[in-house]
Amino acid sequence: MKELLRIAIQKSGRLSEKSLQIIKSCGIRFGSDARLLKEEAENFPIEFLYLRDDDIPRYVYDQVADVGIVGRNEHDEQNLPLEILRDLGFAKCRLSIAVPSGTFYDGLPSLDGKRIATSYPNILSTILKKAAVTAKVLELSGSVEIAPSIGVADAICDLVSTGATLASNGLKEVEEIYNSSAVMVGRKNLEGAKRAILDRLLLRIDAVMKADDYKYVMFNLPKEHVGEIANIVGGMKSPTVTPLLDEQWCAVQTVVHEQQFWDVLEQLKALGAQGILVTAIEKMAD
Ligand code: PRT
Ligand code: ZN
Repeated sequence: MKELLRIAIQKSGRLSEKSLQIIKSCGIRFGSDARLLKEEAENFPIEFLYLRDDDIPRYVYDQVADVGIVGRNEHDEQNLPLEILRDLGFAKCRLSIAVPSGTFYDGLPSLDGKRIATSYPNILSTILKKAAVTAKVLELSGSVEIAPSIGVADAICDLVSTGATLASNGLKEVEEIYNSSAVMVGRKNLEGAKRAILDRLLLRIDAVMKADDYKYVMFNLPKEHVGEIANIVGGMKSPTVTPLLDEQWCAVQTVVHEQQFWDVLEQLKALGAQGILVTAIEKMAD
């Protein structure tokens, strides 16, 4: 029987589209028909299982799936012994404590004896315990933000991204306890053919994610400064330098990390670089 790596993806929600997009960028073709519960890729030995995000860690642990993409928050809340294979960097959010806007708050001890509503009771309890705060943790599966206004809680602990939901419910964020983003999790000690498929998939994912972090930069430079550029731009090995018809000048091609890009640009201008072209990189592997 053909061995397949089963990968659990959120069926419909904040993680679905970007999860599938990463897989597609890896050159893997499939139908992504949201009505299906599972489907096999056309040109790579993986099978997708489309599930609710809450179920993904458990299904991976129980060997229904081999790997899955979930929010780090969900993985940590369930606290199953899975391996975090990659931080995929999307669906960024934070788990925060919020209280009604007019409430006095001066650190976690202010929550002593209070009722806190959350969908993340395990993470919250751990944090309260560390701070030696005794509070009543009220587990709700959704609509946590309305708990204070209907009088069932004094504070909440929930995911925040823009903060708009908190504001529209008259709440203020007072404690940021945790940063989360989508992660790929897998069963520990996956071996044999499945491990080999996973390694191939991770190689592709790394190439896609790395490409996102870098820009391809081309420019012309007075030849007299060519010795100085390696210190500025680095590059995978070293910059590629090509002669130009005008012998005083050369053309340089290299990759630059997104975070250093503006610094590098300023330094190149200072060296007299001209005709600077910057393009996105689609894939990048060492
Ligand atoms: O149906 P299923 O169970 O699969 O989906 P779900 O409704 O449980 O999850 P979903 O799709 O809402 O979220 C999936 C994952 O996305 C979460 O586990 C997080 O890892 C991540 N994520 C990123 C978020 C947010 N940002 C987010 N803002 N998950 C939820 N929210 C909610 C938050 O709970 C709050 O209600 O959005 C609201 C706050 O948003 P802002 O922008 O107003 O601050
Ligand atoms: Zn869910």
